[in-house]
Amino acid sequence: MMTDAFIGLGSNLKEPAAQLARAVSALATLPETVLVAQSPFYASRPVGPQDQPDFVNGAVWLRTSLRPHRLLDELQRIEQKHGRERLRHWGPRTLDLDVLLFGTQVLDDERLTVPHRELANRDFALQPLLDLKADLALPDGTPIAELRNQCPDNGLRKLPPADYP
Ligand code: A4P
Ligand code: MG
Repeated sequence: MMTDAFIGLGSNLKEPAAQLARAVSALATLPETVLVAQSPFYASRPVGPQDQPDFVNGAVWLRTSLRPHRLLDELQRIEQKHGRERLRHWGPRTLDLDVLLFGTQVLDDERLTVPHRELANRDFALQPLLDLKADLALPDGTPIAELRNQCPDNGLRKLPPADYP
């Protein structure tokens, strides 16, 4: 069975837009998975510690028959390949890949919380999801568009495609 999975991408080190573009290419080659679409990229102010560069964020829509934890393994493998070091919580990173939504599944264990715990507070995750699918909703039926309207403003700026590598 194929499931629609939505992955959030973020980077604020070492040419962030290039990191995201390479990550999209890597996601497109995952086993048992097709890339349906990628969102525009956005610049956003850091949530959490402010003494770090602005982020570039985006999202992709995957259709996959991987189980959620297997998908997370693959995301973490891609993060590692991009030289990700876990230095500090919510601190700077070369690449962060988060499972935002996995079909209508609700998961909460030591490795995986889906929908992503912070989704409703993050315009840099909600807006790319809306770009991908305007009628997307949480498993409980709450429209992503409604969350986007209520979300704190984080100075999101769409990057022109010319700024992508
Ligand atoms: N984990 C649990 N649920 C998930 C999920 N749905 N997707 C676990 C991915 N991972 C999930 O993550 C820590 C652990 O979360 C993983 O081992 C996994 O088993 P991490 O990426 O290693 O650590 P982290 O990123 O420092 O912590 P966390 O809580 O994932 O941080 P976030 O939520 O990713 O936030 N500001 C802007 N503007 N843009 C950003 O992208 N990102 C962050 C990081 C902070 N501020 C930001 C941005
Ligand atoms: Mg993360």
